[in-house]
Amino acid sequence: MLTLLTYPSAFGLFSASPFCVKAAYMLKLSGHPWRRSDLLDPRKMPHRKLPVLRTPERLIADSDGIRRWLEAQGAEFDAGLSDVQKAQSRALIRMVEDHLYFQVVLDRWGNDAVWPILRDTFFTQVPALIRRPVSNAIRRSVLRGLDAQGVSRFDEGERMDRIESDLEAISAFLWQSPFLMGERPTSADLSVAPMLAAMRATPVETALTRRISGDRLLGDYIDRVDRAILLP
Ligand SMILES: N[C@@H](CCC(=O)N[C@@H](CS)C(=O)NCC(=O)O)C(=O)O
Repeated sequence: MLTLLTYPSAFGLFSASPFCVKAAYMLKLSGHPWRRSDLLDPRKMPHRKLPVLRTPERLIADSDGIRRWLEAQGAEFDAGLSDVQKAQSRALIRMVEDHLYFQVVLDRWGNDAVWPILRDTFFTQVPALIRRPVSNAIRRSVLRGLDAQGVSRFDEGERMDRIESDLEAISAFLWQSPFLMGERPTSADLSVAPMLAAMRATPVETALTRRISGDRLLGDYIDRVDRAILLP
């Protein structure tokens, strides 16, 4: 039996991590029997991140690593797509995972109104006496990462403009068909929908949650992907 090592459910999502939701979607579509095992501390994992897939032979790090492993076992997430559609999918995946993801992290970790909720969701296993210093140190390190990535150096207007361009690119596909590449979910949906869902689910209203919640096309799409794949 395969085991998905994942962050727990939070904010009404299968996992607070869009990459863990992506991995769960891939496992469900692959048809393999699998179960989840929740972790809050990824430091012993191969990349010190989650998701990780435990197979009978070894641990597979990274949602793309999990995809490659499942494909090697016969899964086909992009069956029937042309080479150009596969190239478009790859570009959409990179856009959400290497840009929009950091906007989600900033919305969660950079917002003082969200922080107490985050602390009480993600650090429950840290003894109460040291929870604040430990979680504050981790928050500072996440914020340093966002500064190094550059995403937190834009002002709010610039930031929302950058997000808008990406959302428009996603929407251009969704005006054409119910899923990004046509009539059924393919690999691009497995990354894009969880990222949009994560943007919508931040537990305090922000410019970003308002932007996604107020968008019928994107909101219906998130729910459509979720219904099509139906996680346990
Ligand atoms: N490229 C990785 C990204 C996974 C990732 O960023 N996971 C985050 C949670 S969303 C994590 O575990 N972060 C812990 C850390 O960086 O210390 C994938 O596709 O799986």
